[in-house]
Amino acid sequence: HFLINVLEHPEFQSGHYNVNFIDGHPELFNLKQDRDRGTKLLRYIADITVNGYAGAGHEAKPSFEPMLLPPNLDIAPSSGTKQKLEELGPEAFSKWLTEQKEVFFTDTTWRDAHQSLFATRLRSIDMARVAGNAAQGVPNLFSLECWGGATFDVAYRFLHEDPWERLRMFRKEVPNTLLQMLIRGANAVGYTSYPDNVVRQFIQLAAKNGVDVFRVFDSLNSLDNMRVAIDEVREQNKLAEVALCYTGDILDASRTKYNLDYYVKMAKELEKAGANIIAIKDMAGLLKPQAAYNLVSALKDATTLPIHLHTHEGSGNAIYSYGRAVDAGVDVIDLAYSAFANGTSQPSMNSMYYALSGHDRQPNMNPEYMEHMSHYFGSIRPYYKGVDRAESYPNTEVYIHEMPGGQYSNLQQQAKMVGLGDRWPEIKKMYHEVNMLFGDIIKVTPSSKVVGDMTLFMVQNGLTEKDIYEKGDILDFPQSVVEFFEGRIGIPYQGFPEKLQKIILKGQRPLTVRPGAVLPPTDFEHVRNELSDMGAAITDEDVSAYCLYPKVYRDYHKFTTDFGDVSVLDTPTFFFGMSRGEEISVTIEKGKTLIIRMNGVSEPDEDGNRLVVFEFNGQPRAIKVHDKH
Ligand code: 3PY
Ligand code: ZN
Repeated sequence: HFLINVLEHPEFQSGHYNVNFIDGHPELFNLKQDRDRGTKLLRYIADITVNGYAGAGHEAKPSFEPMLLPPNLDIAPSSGTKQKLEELGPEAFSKWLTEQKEVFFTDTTWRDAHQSLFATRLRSIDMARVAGNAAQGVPNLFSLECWGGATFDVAYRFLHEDPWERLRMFRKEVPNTLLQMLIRGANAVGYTSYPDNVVRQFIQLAAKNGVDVFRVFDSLNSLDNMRVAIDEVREQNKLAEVALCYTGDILDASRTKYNLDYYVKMAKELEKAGANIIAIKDMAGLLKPQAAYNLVSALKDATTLPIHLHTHEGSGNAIYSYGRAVDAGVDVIDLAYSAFANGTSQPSMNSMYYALSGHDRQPNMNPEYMEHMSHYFGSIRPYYKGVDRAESYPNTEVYIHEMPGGQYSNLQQQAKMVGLGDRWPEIKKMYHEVNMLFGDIIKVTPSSKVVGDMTLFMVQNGLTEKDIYEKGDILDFPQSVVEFFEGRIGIPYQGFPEKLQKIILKGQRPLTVRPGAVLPPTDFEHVRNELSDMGAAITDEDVSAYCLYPKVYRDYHKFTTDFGDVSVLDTPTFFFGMSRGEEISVTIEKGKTLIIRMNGVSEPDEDGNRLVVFEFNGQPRAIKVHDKH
């Protein structure tokens, strides 16, 4: 290509060049680089066009309705909670928050909403397009929840994009509102415990790249597993919002394990441990309206901290729970734009605004602009139909199975993959039985995954609780279950059921301290050296990502070597490739656009390879792809 660039250069063609021609034209190298980048993208588009997007199946590219962009307000974003935090610092900010009469909203559209509706697959490009609009048009929020939870590994693993870039984009586009992330305590954004220094480094980098509010939780409500994270957030002078995960039902006198006293006691401990805000993390949407009233009232009495309530709308009762929580004095509630609300996601922000009409705690917001934002998200949601598993109506069974909103669609997908797709009702029932077998535990990532794995194991092998006790010594339990009973993600409240633990561990001894206490610190320089074979400059963020997810990070790096930066592709092309005769323009960086036209796909040859024929910036190009069908 380089030679072609030279041959096509007007100066070269004019004949007026000398031996220094190449040295004098460094742009020739850029051209070559652009062509390489283009070729890689063509390879990706060709592959998706022939084979489809993994996990979503192969489908001809649908013709989507035009995207509905919110109007550009052309105003500088007004100063908001971000400036308030900078002015006051975490402690005074937290006090200020409790003094506000209005209830604040956190917008989860950018994280938990799509994590709960379509497996965390919302791409950065679809967020970047309107993040600045949110800053201008919806400025009175407490925070944008836009990072952490499952977004970190899904970005690398399935979207082939860099989550750190996403965070920096948000910081740049949203200068006025606090950026919030979800962090799983000692499990950071992973599914297992990490060494303390890995957790600390990750928090330092998240803070440096833009996170202001860290919602720290532990999947077993163990404060021991959260202390390191809380301390590091405080060290960074950011807001430590520490969560108590809500399970069970405080209105049911027969369920004594997690009663009101349990939560009140925990909240007091969180306050002592340095929390700036207490979150009630109702990850499954179990907090009924009267329970919300009772719990928020009790926590307000027991601590001086602001209370931030998070729930999911699965049952259809969540917006009523929020209403009762607002009456009880809750300070912040989590909501998503209507188009990404309800079902396993959060209640609708648009609806909640109107639900508070006439209430003296209604926040001052622009409902018309919130509709524009919702229309935008509604117009891009069909792009994700291949991965969208949302249920369209409320389902009160959640009060029985207690499955987190973020797990529901995922477990369904997992069940399909092991051939249990048609046994979903049985699986939901078994999930409840496994929870009780395990002693009624808090279920949220990663403990929820352990319950899910055990559930599929039992349904698949036709096992009952009785079988587990009678034949357990000859059963090969899923690895996550064995590790759970070894204490590798911590010790549940009131301990493990001992008899079951003995059966599952088959003589092995469990940990008796928090996992982080026995994990040796990671040598970051060693990791950096290990990564040096990757060529490109390795950043601290890369090192951190590798410490959390070594294989996922390596695979991501290999992918970008083969296919380039696919985050620049529009989402329909990313998921469906291109159709014959279609032309797209791809902005690979500011001011640099590639024009790609797809002219056709050949029949497969005897080895099953097809040629996908493109015009790339006007030049014909053909890419060979193996047809995997
Ligand atoms: C996560 O850990 O990703 C969650 O959303 C838990 O609710
Ligand atoms: Zn949630």
